[in-house]
This record gives sequence, structure tokens and C-alpha cells, in this order.
Amino acid sequence: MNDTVLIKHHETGHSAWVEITLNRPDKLNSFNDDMHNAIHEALDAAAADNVRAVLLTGAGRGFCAGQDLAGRDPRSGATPPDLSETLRKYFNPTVRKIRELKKPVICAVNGVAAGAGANIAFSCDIVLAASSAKFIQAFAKIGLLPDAGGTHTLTHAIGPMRAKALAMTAMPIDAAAAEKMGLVWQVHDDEKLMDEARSLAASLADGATNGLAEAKAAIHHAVTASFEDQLEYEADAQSRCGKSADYIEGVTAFLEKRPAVFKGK
Ligand code: LHQ
Repeated sequence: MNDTVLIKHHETGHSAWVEITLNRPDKLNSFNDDMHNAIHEALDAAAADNVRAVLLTGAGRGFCAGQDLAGRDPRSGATPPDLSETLRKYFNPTVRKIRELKKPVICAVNGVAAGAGANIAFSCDIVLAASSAKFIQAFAKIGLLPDAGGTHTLTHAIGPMRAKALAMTAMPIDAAAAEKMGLVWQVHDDEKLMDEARSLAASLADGATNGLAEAKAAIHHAVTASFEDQLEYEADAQSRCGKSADYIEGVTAFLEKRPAVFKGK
């Protein structure tokens, strides 16, 4: 893997989790092709059984400014570029991998998150933000629409009216506004963000990983399901959870009045 993405493995005593850092700080961690390939590799590696939570963040003063526009300069070729290739080859697999990982993915938004960078953050399961962070659906400024799942994620998270206002105005919103809208779970002082994010990652890594993955998948399913479908979905998923070692451990620990030690199985 090239150094546009840094990987750090953490052990908790019971389990392990991985911290993935976007690392092109001079360009606010915007994605060139090397970084696209590196994040795919990092997310594929994070699917390994021993990794039980993922933390995604950015190096330097920004989280991610989306696509590196210097690499998609429309003046550089004889014909206009087909931007769908960038989405199908790079951004779509990235947000799919995050959504499909069967473990919690936390995003620590340490600074500005613009364009696809904002929407990658919103594809994560729990978003923490530094109080100085900003979110910008920057696409309107360059004649594009929100991508990397943004039209879906934003519409479902904040409703179509606010999603359209953000998409059409490209107005930056600060971390407090994003929290108020429900796009961000918690805002922390800049200097405390990474400690809070690492502590959350470690605690989720010690959790009942299969149950957490089932909850993640069920909530994604609920976005398009009817209430009746969802009740059936929950019954099937709970049946799977009820056969897990972690359910036995959770109930045993509760009845024995001691903390559970989950194995993620
Ligand atoms: C950048 C970038 C950047 C290159 C900062 N590229 N250098 C999908 C399909 C295919 C193609 C198109 O894209 C997409 C998905 C997308 O993500 S489209 C949206 C792309 N992103 C943007 O339009 C955001 C562009 N960036 C900005 O508007 C500003 O940089 C923000 C508001 C994020 C931050 O502003 P400042 O804090 O004032 O920082 P800055 O603008 O001075 O940036 C620092 C450096 O980073 C600077 O480089 P330099 O060499 O001059 O110091 C910027 O050129 C570079 N940079 N974003 N996306």
C-alpha cells in the first residue's frame, strides 16, 4: 500500500480495531488514484475477522476535500471526461465497502469535509466531528451533483428539503449545525476529538460484533422497507443473533452480575 493512506492496528486486550488515516494533508486529503486504491485495500483488509471496529480520519487540518480536481481537469483531454468512471471505479466501491463492513465504522471528522469527502463521512456508522470541522456539498460550485451516495444518505438523514438546500447552495455548515441536523453524532473540542474517537472505537471493538453488524444491516434495510417487512427482517436477524456465542456470554454475564467478554462470534 502507498503512503496516501496510513493504517494503525490497535489492541484492546480482548480485541483489535484499525485506524485508517487519509494522508495527503497538503491537498486536504483529496483523492488521487493512489489514494482511491489505498482506501479500497485498507477497507478490504479491515474486513478480516480479528478487526472488530474501524476508525476513519484525516491527517493535518482537513478530513477530505473529495476528488483531487487537478486529476480530473476537463481541459486536459480532447473529449470531456466521463466522471461516471471515477464513481464506478473508486467512490462507489469505497462507500459500499464502508456500508457493507460487518463491524462498526466510526468517522472522526478532524477538519473540513467537502464534496465526496463529506459524503464518505456520512456513509460511516457513527460520525464524530471536531468543533472546528465544516461540511460542504461543494459539487454545485463545479457544476456537479452530490455523489458518493450523498443524494441517498442526505435525503434519508435530513429530508429532501434540507438535502436540496445543501446541494444547491454548497453552503458550508459547521459541526454544531451538522449535529443539530443529525448528520453528526457528537461534536468534541478539536484537541479531544481523537481521544474520544479512539475510546469509542476500542469500546465498540469489545462489543458483540455480530449483533452490531446485524443492527447496522437492519437499519440500512429499514430505509426502503415497509414496517411489516422490517418486523420479519428483525425476527430473522434476531434468530441469527440468538444462536451466537456472544448472546450466551451476554446473558450469562448479566445473570452472573459481571461484565461480558464478547468474542465477536
Ligand atoms: C485541492 C482540493 C481538491 C485538489 C483542496 N482537489 N486540490 C466525482 C467525480 C469525478 C470528478 C469530480 O469529483 C467527484 C467527487 C467530488 O468530490 S467533487 C467535489 C470536489 N471538491 C471540491 O470541489 C472542494 C474543493 N476545495 C475547496 O473548495 C477548498 O479547498 C475547501 C473549502 C475544501 C477548503 O478551503 P481552504 O481551507 O481555504 O483550503 P485551500 O482551498 O487553500 O486548500 C488547501 C490546498 O488543498 C490547496 O492547495 P495549494 O497547493 O494551493 O496549497 C488546494 O488547491 C488543495 N485542495 N481541495 N478537491
